[in-house]
Amino acid sequence: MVRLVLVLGDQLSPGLSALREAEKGTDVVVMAEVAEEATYVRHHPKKIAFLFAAMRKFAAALRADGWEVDYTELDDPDNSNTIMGELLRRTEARGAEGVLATEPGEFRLIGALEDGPLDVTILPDDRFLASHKRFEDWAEGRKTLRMEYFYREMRRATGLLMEGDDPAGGAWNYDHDNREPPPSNADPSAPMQFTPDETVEAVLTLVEDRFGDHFGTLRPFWFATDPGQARRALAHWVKYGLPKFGDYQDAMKQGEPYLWHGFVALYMNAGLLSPMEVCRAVEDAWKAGDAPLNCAEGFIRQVIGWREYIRGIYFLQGPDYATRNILRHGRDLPDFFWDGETDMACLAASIGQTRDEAYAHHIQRLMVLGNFTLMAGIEPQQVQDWFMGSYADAYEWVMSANVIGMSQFADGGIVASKPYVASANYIDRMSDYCSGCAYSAKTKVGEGACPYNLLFWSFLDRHRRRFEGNGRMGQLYRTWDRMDEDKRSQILSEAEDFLGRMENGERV
Ligand code: DLZ
Repeated sequence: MVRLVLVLGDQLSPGLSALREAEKGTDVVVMAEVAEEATYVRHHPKKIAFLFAAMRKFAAALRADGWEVDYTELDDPDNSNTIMGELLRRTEARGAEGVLATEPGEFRLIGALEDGPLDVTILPDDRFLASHKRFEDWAEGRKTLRMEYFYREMRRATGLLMEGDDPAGGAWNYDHDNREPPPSNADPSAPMQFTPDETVEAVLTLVEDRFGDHFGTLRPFWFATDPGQARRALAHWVKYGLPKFGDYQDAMKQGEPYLWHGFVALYMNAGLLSPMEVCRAVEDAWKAGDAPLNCAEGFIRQVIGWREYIRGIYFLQGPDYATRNILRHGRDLPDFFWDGETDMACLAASIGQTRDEAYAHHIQRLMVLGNFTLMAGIEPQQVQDWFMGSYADAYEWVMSANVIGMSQFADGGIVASKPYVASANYIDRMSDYCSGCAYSAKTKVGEGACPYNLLFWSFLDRHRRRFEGNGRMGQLYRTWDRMDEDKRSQILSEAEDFLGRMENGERV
């Protein structure tokens, strides 16, 4: 009896549960480049090229390992252009009796597999460290689901940075050491770059032709596209980037998209690297004295803490999580998110970098882009779609709780204990964007005032009933109330004026 073994574009791991369950020599692997996956949100051309090239190389590696693989290239004339369509087509051609799949990272695809006419066995995705059951058990009965406590449990479970029952160095979290502004003479470690080979070149031509009108620049393309390259990129960053990663992880600098960041999330999220191999490499560097503890801990927290936690929240909350909009924000995403044409230097830099690299680091995403859309009252689903399409590491399991929850507070505070809003002061402190900006970060209202300063207070004022009782925000409301009445009205009216001009498509 032949079964089909579905391997999706972000499941490129030889130890995938569906492959472990299948019989090599009898069962047939199905992989497919399909228009639906590339366009249900309009993914960045670099992301599509990365996945298609990595899929082609993974299929070749499976064949070399003795697997039979039915691989559909995008321009195959028989391509039905959906995952279900390809499974149906291959089922008929092979006379297959069922499908083995590893759980997809989106309810959309899980639903398609479960509701379709085929007999699909969905196995857990055990490339993640925490199973759904483990996360549910942790969440059970808790009033608040704070990442920090989940993270400690994961430290104990993995043994990473542990000295017996105690955290290495005596503290669980060294974030207080990780808030340095950008150094003036930065000499950061760029991610390792790979020259496109024949497989990658063929994919680049295809993607240019079919998805060249999506937001994002395709070339130059230099991402790793197989596990060997991804491992070299990881080793390169551990040596040159990790030792300063922690100190400057929140810093932002014009013309320096990567600073000391790892640029490995896209490789982990597609399955080219496993989270434990990445964390072990980081822990080994710390043990060898090549990286300080604040850097190793800060990174490992992102992987075994944050990454697992936000996936846990997505699956715990269920399919409607991504549709939540508790603050009832309904404004459209401004056009400048698609062309970077804005006078706000921080947004222009973060959007321009996203367009060119399919990458921005967490503070650009949270405190420049997300902060702005939250304060401006943009509909969270439009923000989510922009993030999902724009970033090479983005899938719904990782983006929903990050964008809908953490960044846009649209889940009402399941992920974040308070909304992540900040005036220009934060961006000015953590970046060099403001020094070259048409607006003035120091000006709170009136001529040249930075829109972040206006929107900050108008957001708080608009949502006063929801947030003034929040213990972490009371002080802000007291500051607002102490301002003189005329100044408050002027701030609110200038904020409205700004939003009106933005909605009219004027350059702001
Ligand atoms: C993101 C993506 C893209 C752009 N293209 C494909 C594809 O053609 N074939 C495929 O199997 N997977 C693709 N993916 C990844 C899927 O969208 C991903 O598996 C789901 O979103 C679940 O995480």
